Amino acid sequence: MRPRKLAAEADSYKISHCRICKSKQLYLFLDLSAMPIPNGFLTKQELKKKEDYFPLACFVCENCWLVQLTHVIPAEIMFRNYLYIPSTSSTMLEHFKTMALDLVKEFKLKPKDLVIDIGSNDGTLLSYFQEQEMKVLGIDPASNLAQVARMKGIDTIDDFFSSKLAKKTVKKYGKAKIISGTNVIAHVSDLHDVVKGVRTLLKQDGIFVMEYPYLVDLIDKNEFDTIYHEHLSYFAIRPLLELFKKNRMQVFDVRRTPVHGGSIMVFASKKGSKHRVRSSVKEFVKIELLKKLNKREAYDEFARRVKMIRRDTLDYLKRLRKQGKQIVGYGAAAKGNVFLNYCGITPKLLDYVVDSIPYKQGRFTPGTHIPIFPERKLTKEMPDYTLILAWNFADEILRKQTKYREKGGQMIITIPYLRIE
Ligand code: JHZ
Repeated sequence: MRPRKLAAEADSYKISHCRICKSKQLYLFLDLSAMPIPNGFLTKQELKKKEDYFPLACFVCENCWLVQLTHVIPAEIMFRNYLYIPSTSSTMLEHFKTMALDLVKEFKLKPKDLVIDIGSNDGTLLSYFQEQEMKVLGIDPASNLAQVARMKGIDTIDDFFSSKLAKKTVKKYGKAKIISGTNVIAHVSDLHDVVKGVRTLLKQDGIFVMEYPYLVDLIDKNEFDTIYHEHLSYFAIRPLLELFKKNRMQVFDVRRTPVHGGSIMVFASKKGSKHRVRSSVKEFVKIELLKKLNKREAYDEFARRVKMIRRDTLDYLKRLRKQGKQIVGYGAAAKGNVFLNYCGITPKLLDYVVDSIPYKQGRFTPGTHIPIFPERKLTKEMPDYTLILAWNFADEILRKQTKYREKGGQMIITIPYLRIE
């Protein structure tokens, strides 16, 4: 790997206080070391240029216990041209469809009710609301994806969501019955501004539904590679309650969902709305206290396990290489790039990565410079071992690749622990 050089401006991106409670008591528990932004896939020409590295260190606030990054890379750099789309996965399509249909049923949405999705990507979630005759509006800064959504007939504003944008949007579209945000709240640095914006844009009895990977799962299942520059916060329920309370809103329900290694769906409404706070909220708080998420030890212990995974994986891959085995990767996920960079896995250990997303194919993984090819290369070339980097889709990938496995191909999974399938 080339020497790691921090981007010249990296240090100017640092904040020194908690983004929810403003406390300066931030405890560093895991330093994954500097790496390029994990969705920064490179073209062949770009391989020749110097790559920018940014620190990747994870802190917990010892006042409100929000887990967070303190280096905030400008969103313009990360999200304007975004190569991540969830809709290539059948698991995610099914998940978004169920989510939309359940919300329509439970909250008795009617045709023409307005549904707004923040971080709407290619419009997949909204398309299921549209099928139910709701009026839909997407908001997403990635112009490339907003264009794809518009082509599907999903009206989309290509901009970053903020309280300012919320005011403009209300004037043009009115207030929403549902505002959704899947895998987006963690990407925002100014959390108070986003909640303020949601308040402005929501009807009095409207609901804001968020979904994101749950901190309890992240810690319990060693999902350290979901920690990266895009994700500025890693939420448990307790800090979130404080965030909403400070902005005259309330969390009224929490549910677990199986996606992305274990996520939660959190429902919030305006203070004084008709939605009563359900017992689930207290139950989640209880679990988090039982897991000692308000103590340094839980985080130190997690960091210890992360280092073990790195050591075990490297030992194993090097041993296979010594035996002359061919090893490739599966899924050029952002998390996969964190894993590769943190472990220092380069083309010396991994020949190539296969991925289903056409935008990623033909490019190279950031930092580690491993070439990306379409999935069909796997059964064509039959490498001995395949390291599943998109472990959150391990079941779907194992099902899809039965032919490879029947012919003797072995799949390596490293999260939550190293195993062969
Ligand atoms: P996947 C994204 O992270 C980005 P990533 C984002 N920041 C976020 O918050 C999290 O999700 C939750 C490929 N694949 O979804 C497609 C196959 O090749 O885990 C993807 O490149 N074949 C918004 O990038 C990658 O794997 C398959 O059969 O870590 C998965 O990326 C399947 C199922 C996937 O997200």
